Amino acid sequence: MSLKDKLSELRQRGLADIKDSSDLKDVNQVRVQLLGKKGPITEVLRGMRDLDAEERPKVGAFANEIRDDLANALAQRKEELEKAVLNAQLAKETIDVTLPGTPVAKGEPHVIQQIVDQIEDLFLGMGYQVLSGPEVEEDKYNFEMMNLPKNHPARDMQDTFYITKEILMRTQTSPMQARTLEKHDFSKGPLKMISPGVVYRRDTDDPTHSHQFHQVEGLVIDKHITMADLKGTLQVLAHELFGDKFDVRLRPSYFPFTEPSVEADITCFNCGGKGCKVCKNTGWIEVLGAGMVHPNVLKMAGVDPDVYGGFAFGVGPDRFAMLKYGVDDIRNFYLNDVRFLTQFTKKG
Ligand code: 2NM
Repeated sequence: MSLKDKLSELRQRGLADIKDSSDLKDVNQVRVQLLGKKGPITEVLRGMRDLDAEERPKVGAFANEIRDDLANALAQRKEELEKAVLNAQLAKETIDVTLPGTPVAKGEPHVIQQIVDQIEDLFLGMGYQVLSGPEVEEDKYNFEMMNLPKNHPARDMQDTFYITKEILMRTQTSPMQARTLEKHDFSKGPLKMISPGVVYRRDTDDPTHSHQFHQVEGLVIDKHITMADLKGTLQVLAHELFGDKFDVRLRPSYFPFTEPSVEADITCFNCGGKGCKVCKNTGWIEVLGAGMVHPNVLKMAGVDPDVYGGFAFGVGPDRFAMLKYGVDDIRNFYLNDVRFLTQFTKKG
C-alpha cells in the first residue's frame, strides 16, 4: 500500500473514531492515539525519509492536510460534547418559578401571652413601666423583702422550688417590684409599674394547679395614693379584659406584703351576676389579689412609709384565660397541643 493510500485510510478510520467518541475523555484518548508522538501520522511522516525528493513534499502536504482535518474534527467533536454536558446540567438545574411555594406555617402568640399583651398595652397607656426580671431569684427579693420572714410557711420546701438555700424559682413576680422599688428615685416622680412573667410553685399539676404559671403584678407608689385609686385601676382592668358591664368588688383578705389586703371579684361572666354554677350562686368570681403596700415592704426597700405609700395587685392570666374561654383544665395551656392552642388564634 502506498503512503498516500495509507494516509487516506488513516483519515477515514480517524474520522470514524472521532465520530464514535462518546465523551470528553474518549475524545482526548482518540486525539492522543491519532496525533500523538507514537501515533500513525507521526509514523508516516517518519517514513518519508525513504521517499524520493519529488514525492516527499506532496506526501508531506497530504499528511499535513490530514492532520489538520483530524485536528479540526477533534475540536468540533469536543465542542459538541462540551455543549451536551452543559445542556444536560442546565436541564437538571432548571427551576420552575411557576411551581407553588412550600407553605410556611406562621405562628401566633400563645393564648396566655395574648392576655398578657392586652394587660401590658392597657397599663403602658396609663403611663406604667413594664419590667421583667429573673425567674431564678434570691430568697431576699422573693420572700424577705416581701415581708415573708424566715419562718413563714409560704417559704416551706413543700411550696417552693429551691435551687440552694438562698436561690429559688420565684413564686411571684413581686421580687422584680422589690428590685425596682429599691432603686427608684422618687424625686423624679412616682413609681408605676407592672411586672409580667412566669412563676413557679411546688404543686402537683391538676386541673386547677400548675407548677408553672403566669402572673402580672402591678405597683404604684407615690404620696397620697388611696384604696380608691386601687379600686378604680382594677375597674379599668376588668372593663378592658371582660367588658364595660363588669363590676368590681373588694373583699377583705390577707397577704403578708399588703395591709389592708383585698381579694377582688368581678361580675360573673356566665350569669351576669344573677347566680349560677360557675360563680357558685354568688354572682361574683374571684379574679385577683391586691392591697395597700405594707409599710415593712417600703421600709426594707429604703422608702419612707410616712411619706410614700401605694397599692399593689397580682393577677393570673392563666385564670383569666380559663374564665374567658371556659377552659376547665389549666394543664391544657402547657401541653403545647396545637389542636388546643389554635382555637384561640385568629386563624383557628
Ligand atoms: C398579689 C396580691 C397583693 C403585690 C405586692 C407587691 C409589692 F411589691 F408591692 F409588695 N407586689 N405585688 C401583691 C399584692 C401581689 O398577688 C396576688
